[in-house]
Amino acid sequence: MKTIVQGTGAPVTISRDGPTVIIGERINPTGRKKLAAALAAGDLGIVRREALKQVAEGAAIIDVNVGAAGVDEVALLPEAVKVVAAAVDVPICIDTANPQALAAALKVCPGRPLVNSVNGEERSLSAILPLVKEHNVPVIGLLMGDEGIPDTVEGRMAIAQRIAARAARLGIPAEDIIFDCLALTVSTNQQAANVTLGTIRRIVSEMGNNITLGASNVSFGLPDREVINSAFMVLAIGAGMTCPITNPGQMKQLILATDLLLGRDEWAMQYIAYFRSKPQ
Ligand code: THG
Repeated sequence: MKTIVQGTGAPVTISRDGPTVIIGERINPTGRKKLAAALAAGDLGIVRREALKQVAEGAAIIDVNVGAAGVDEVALLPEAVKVVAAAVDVPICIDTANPQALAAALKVCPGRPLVNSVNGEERSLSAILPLVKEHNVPVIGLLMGDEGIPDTVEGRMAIAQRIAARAARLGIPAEDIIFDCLALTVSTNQQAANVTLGTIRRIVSEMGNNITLGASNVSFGLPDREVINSAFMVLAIGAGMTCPITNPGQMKQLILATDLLLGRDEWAMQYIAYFRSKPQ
């Protein structure tokens, strides 16, 4: 299954046969006081610089999330989207839980952005999916619902089926639904990663959709997060995740190495090109 997204440059294809597609996570005020303060003051300079930096580091898509205390997302999200679209030509992933902010951002976003996200709750399905249909764009479906986040593979699969059925009813094609199997921290539940990986395998074998994860969530609350994030990244790509939301500065070379080992980098061209372009 292929999902196609586009900014002002070339289209980007997400699929299990092609290279793993990195969605750069860093335009997000969570845990970043300076960015949160700048956003609250309407200063989008850091947003522009983080977009440029992440594309240089190997992000193929840029996630844009401006949700922070004191921020009017309906006003600021479209402005942030415009700043990113003017700085880089890659597709944008519009990251908000606010349907009004999403609608405003979709109006100004060029190309074919990815919507992040809808979930299995009734009020999310009924607010987000019509916007997705209207703009003919792909959407990330979070496997949580009115019942919360199920802690079993079965429970998450039931939500995937519910989101898929509702999208199909509106005429949204299956390839435009990317499932987020939900990475939660292993610091509070040591089976959390196993449930996520088990859900990825079931989606791959039973539905075939592309799969994303907020992959850095897995290490919240633990020391040396980068080591845990790296181990999880390899496991998740091996299970079938195709487009992680992650920090390209930390994860790009690891992901290229994983793609090479899985036969997704002919003649190691991508891995070698990255090595040659790296400051030694
Ligand atoms: N699924 C989907 N979208 C998402 C998430 C998800 N969007 C938001 C989030 N989760 C993914 N993005 C991030 C961004 C940053 C961090 C983790 C996930 C992060 N930040 C560091 C921290 O909080 O400690 C600080 C970063 C820094 O200063 O370097 O870990 O799950 N669909």
